[in-house]
Amino acid sequence: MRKLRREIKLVVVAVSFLLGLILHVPFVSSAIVARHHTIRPRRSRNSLSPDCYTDKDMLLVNDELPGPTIRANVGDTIQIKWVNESPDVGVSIHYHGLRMKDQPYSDGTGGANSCVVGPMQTFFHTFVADNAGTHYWVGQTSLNRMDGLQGAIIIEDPSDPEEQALKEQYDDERIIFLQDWYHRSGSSIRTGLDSVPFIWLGDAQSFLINGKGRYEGCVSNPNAALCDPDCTAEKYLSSVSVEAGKTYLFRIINAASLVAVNLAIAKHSMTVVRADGTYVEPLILPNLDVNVGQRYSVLIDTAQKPNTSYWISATIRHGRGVQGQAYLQYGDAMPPSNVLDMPTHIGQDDTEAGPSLDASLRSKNVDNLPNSNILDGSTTVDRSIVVATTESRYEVDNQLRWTVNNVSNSILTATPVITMAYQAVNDEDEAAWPDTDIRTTIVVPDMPSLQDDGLSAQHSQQGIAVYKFVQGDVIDLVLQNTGTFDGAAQLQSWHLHGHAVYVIGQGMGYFDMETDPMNFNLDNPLLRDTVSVWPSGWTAVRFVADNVGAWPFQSAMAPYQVMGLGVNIITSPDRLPPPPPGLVSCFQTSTDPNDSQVCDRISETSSPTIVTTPSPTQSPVSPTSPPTSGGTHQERGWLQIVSILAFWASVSWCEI
Ligand SMILES: [Cu+2]
Repeated sequence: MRKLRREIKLVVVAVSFLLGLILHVPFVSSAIVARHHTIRPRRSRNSLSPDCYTDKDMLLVNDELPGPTIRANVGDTIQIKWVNESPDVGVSIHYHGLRMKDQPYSDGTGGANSCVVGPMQTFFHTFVADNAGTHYWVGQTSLNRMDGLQGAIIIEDPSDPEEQALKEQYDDERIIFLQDWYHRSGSSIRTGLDSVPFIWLGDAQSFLINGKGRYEGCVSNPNAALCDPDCTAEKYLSSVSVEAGKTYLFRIINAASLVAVNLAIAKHSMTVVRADGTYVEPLILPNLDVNVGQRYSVLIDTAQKPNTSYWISATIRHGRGVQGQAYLQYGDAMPPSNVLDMPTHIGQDDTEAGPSLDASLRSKNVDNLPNSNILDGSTTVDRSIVVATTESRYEVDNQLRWTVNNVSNSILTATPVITMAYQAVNDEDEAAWPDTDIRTTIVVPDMPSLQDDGLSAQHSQQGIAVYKFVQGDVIDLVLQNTGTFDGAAQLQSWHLHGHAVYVIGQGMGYFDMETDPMNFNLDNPLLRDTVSVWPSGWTAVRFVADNVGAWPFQSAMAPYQVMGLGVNIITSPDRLPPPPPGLVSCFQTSTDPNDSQVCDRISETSSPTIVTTPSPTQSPVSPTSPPTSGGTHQERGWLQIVSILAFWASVSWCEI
């Protein structure tokens, strides 16, 4: 009977859209938790416009763009309740930059180490903030980050003397959140990328700084259809408000989906003090290259004239596209009006500035950094891997993909890779994973079989691409940039979840295994989680596989990511703790056995119609018309049916 009830429960949960009722239950804390957030992504359309253009499907939290900032201290337990209010897309939320050491089920990458939270489902993340720095949360399923599902995470460490010393150098801080912005929705762009023939997304329509920018098509013709006629700088450019005569810490986050930028502030230099959370030897620069997924903290002195404003601008690097604009506002100054006062940038195709910046960034006090013992010249490297990134056409249907050493990564979403790995090594009837029972996994070769043109991956394999490590392995890994089908060399950005890596070498052309390692920097290399691989060049990193689990190591550029450019690093799955109930099968994500308040609330509910009521916390930040709530007539009818189903399903669940 009990088993039957459990099965009923599973079925009920899978089909019930339980969230119809949970949506409006206030989040209740438990004793051990220090910081709580409830985050509700929902669809917004035609109601908000970040760039004057109003025809865009967005997926936002609290109708904010960027979404709310999560702040905590190192050691805090953070509990986040994700309530996916979208009626039509699944989401997973990754905490980009958080190391999640010994927290293998907290990284939030749907399909790899977390589940995708289905439409109208909820999910709880509980984790300890284990490394300080400027990070961000990001929609990690398909391309839903391109619809705006992102926001900053700031983790501070009051017990760190380095941080206290830095704090004494500035008066206040500001966040600079960068996003490229496309008028097509993420799901529409994804369809094009998966299609044969292939449809590329093209250039961004605008570039947003702190959620605002101006689409050129509306600036030049404000009366065009779907443009806000009042497409002015006052309304559509972000002001970063400061007082004269002070020092500010700017936390710069390039959360763009595709483009690297060069960021500059007119008449203000920047002193770089942190990169991806690591303290660096201070570096004074007129402008700063920030690749996709990278973060920098810089000090800015407001030593210019009071009551004046200065352009902040972001130009695209190694690609075409629009310029992002905002302004540094002293006092109540109006936006700058003269475009001739724009700051100077590194040229779009300058090939030397990027590598030169990387070569100048050095970790400060490297001996205090995690695993710095592997920088000893006598360190035994357990695995040396060269990863060549190439385009390919899948043999079966000619689909355009990206590959790593001829393997294109394609993860499934029903059972996360981490759960598959755990189950395989703990199933006594089976040989060790991934040899037998998980046939979709492909162990990626440690070396590419490159031809001179770098295009040996004409016919690639597709599957769950894996590298399997043993906890404690020291890995040297070289990322080799190769040409694409059209012969162009592109800038790449690579990001390893669950770890930071020492950037021990960079160079142009093909990596030479005999000579290049002799020039590795083992003295003070930068420790970071997102590294650039410059056009036609290579980047070498060293790290310890010290974090048991399944961690994506992939392109930080979302379109390439979904086209297969990445692998899953699996470290000692035999040492994994059992997956939490919600990760055994992803259809259980709408339940939380400990959330007794949900059941209390449900039992008090007399009518299951509240699902159509907008949340009282939703307040639009956009300058345009307020969001429409409740959707179309048809949607409302549908939601009512769902809510009735949800009501009875939820009652059933709580009674079990
Ligand atoms: Cu990440």
